[in-house]
Amino acid sequence: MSLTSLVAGFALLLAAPAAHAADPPLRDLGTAKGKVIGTAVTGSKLTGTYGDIAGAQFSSLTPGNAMKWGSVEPAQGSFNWTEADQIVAFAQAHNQQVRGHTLVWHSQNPSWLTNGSWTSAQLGTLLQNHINTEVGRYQGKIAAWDVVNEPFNEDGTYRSTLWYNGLGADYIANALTWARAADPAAKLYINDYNVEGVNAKSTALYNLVKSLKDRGVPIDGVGLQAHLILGQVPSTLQQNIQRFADLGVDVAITELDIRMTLPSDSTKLAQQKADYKAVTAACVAVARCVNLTVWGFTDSDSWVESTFPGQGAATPYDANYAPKPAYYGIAEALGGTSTPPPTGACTASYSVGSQWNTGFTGNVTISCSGASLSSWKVTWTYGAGQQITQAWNATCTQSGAAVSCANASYNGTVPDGGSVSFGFNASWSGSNPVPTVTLG
Ligand code: 9MR
Repeated sequence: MSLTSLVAGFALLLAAPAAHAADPPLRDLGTAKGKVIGTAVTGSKLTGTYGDIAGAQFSSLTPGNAMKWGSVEPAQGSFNWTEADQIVAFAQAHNQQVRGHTLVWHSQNPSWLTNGSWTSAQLGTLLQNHINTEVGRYQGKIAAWDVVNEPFNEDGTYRSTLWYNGLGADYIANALTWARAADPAAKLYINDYNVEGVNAKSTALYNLVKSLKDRGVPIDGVGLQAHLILGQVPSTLQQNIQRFADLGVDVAITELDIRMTLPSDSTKLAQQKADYKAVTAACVAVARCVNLTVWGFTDSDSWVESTFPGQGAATPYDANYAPKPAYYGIAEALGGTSTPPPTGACTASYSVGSQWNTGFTGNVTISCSGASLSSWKVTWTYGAGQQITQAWNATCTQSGAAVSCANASYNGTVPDGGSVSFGFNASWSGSNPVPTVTLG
């Protein structure tokens, strides 16, 4: 007897509407307020639901990694533009801006560069050539470049990096000047984290921008990354945005995410909605805050969980592409009112466990996040003559192809953050396709 084991699943969302169908999408709400709404993306994922949402909801894309030096020139003189080109092409096809990220950083540089031993003159030439090559390649296609990323320490002193140590503080002015020469139309930014509120670091950034402007160095904007912690939106965010605007530069929220201790629950998700709404409202309140970009729009494409163990759920969509309350926090701050925030969702997923020549064992799991159930019923229609012979932990009936399984007396409750499973044996012949299950 041959025994095959298949695991296939299909989940159907209950209660949460598909946000990519929400009306109007974030990008349109943003346009009405004079704001460009963006997301960081991974090029290889820009198909299917991920691509649909990225294209429909956002008017700006930032490559999460694809334009970093280590990505585009892994070996000296050997370039790989594949993912960066793909993202730019997707953006053009969807009438979106691209934020180029990033030209001069201490991190994600190729090892040939960081391990090399360069004179100051050589280092300057390498940097100038890098900027010429990358900015030149995308000339006319990039709305804004994060020219310099993360130049400051928390106390407002310059970070000790390859660039600062090798070239002195004027690496920043030079990089901006070279970028301007390579694409006169692109807006040029300095981007950093923990500069959202008024503090020593943001004041150092402020003083730098002021002195660059005084010297006639091209600087068009500052990027406030905004990697925030639940409940900790700085109270001085709007004031800080305003003081940069008053200096005569644009401001962008470039990498917004708001992380929480896992697991998420409805209380945390409600706080996260309030936080997203507050950040968006601060940008809406200042005319020169031109772009608000989230650092990944789904919890399945976020850097947070791998970097902060036990933390996550930081983006506006859950890992199954259902919009979270945070999504509606952004929408509401942009004037959207049409869709009430969902309180959460319960899903049912069907999988085939063991399968043999005449029969198989199936499993259905009902999971809730931000919602709960006190009873449940799962239905599906078999497409290839399968017939349930026995079920456990549920009462199942089958009439023709239609199956209906309701909770047993002891397992109707599915708590927020919890799940319940039931199993069954069934017969099959010919083929055994996985049905679409409905929870209701
Ligand atoms: O999202 C990026 C992640 O995939 C990379 O592993 C990480 C490496 O440092 O960089 C992430 O993006 C960073 C961005 O380029 C600059 N600001 C902080 C971001 C999060 O680390």
